[in-house]
Amino acid sequence: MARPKIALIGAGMIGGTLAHMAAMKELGDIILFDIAEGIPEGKALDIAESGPSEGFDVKLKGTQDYADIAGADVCIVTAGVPRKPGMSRDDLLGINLKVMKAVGEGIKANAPDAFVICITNPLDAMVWALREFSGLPHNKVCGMAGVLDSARFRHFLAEEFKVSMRDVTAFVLGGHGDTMVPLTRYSTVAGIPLPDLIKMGWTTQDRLDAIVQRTRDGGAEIVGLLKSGSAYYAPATSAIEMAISYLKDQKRVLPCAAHVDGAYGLDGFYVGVPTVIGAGGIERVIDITLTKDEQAMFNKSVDAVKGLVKACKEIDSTL
Ligand code: TXD
Repeated sequence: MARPKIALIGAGMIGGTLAHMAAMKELGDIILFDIAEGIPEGKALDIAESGPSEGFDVKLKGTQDYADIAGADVCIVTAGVPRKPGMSRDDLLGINLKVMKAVGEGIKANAPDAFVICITNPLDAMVWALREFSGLPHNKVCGMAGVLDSARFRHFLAEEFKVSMRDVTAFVLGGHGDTMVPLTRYSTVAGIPLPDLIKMGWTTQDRLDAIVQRTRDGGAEIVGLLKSGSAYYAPATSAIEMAISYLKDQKRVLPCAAHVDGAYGLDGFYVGVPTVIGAGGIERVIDITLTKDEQAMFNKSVDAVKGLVKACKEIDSTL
């Protein structure tokens, strides 16, 4: 049986890390695509040369040609431009929207059966745009943010409670970052919900609020430390977790930016929700009843994404 083919569109910090992780885990043959000449070729060769020591048997190729992604099973998109000093959010939106157009058309022409995971920011709007430009079915195009936000939340909670991260679960909804909605009543340590842990004296509401805020600011905390560039190890790991669930039909329950039609009172909109990812792509959106406060936070998050999508439509009248 032929190996799966993984196409990574964008060979920057996250793209290179994705390639390394996908190779180490032998997920399939890897194509690294980027418009920057030499970068994808150099990274592909460098990772391939780690193969003999590591002992993985996958092929890696760097390219500037979309024809090389032909027949890809999974496409993970990190292509784009990060915000530079003096650049407004709209400037970034306009540039990355053009990038999504090129990438979407490339996927449509060469890998129309792929499961597509978008990582490029602003995430929720870019995944919507990528779906529009690629024309792929909604269940095959999603965005990575919730797995990362919940991983950050789990990490901070495990530190607070001094327990293994494996026994901490977290449930997040909504857009990426600032507008993330943590559902503390569904976040647990070995099944014990966080509100119960407060009652048990494991932590206080104030400390929990601070952890939620640190999670929302998780991306900015890393940017502040790195000074140039943003997080890439945990974002890459999160997308790999989603790709594995698709490739191996694991049916993991993972939060991601998915097309929500009917659930949460939405009619056809991309936003972060809990989903089931399996061989059918986004196989299910898990619709839960929210409390008044949670619904208010979720609506705020949806409104923020709606604003971005509206701005995209104004920039590109074909959308
Ligand atoms: O949770 C999340 N979704 C995120 C998102 C967490 C962290 C970072 N997040 C966003 O991912 C970040 O704001 C960026 O929009 C993307 C990618 O981050 P990365 O750190 O990998 O950015 P780089 O290193 O700048 O890489 C981007 C690459 C770079 O090599 C460019 O040459 C390339 O994208 N690029 C393109 N490739 C293909 N096609 C086009 N048109 C193109 N334009 C730029």
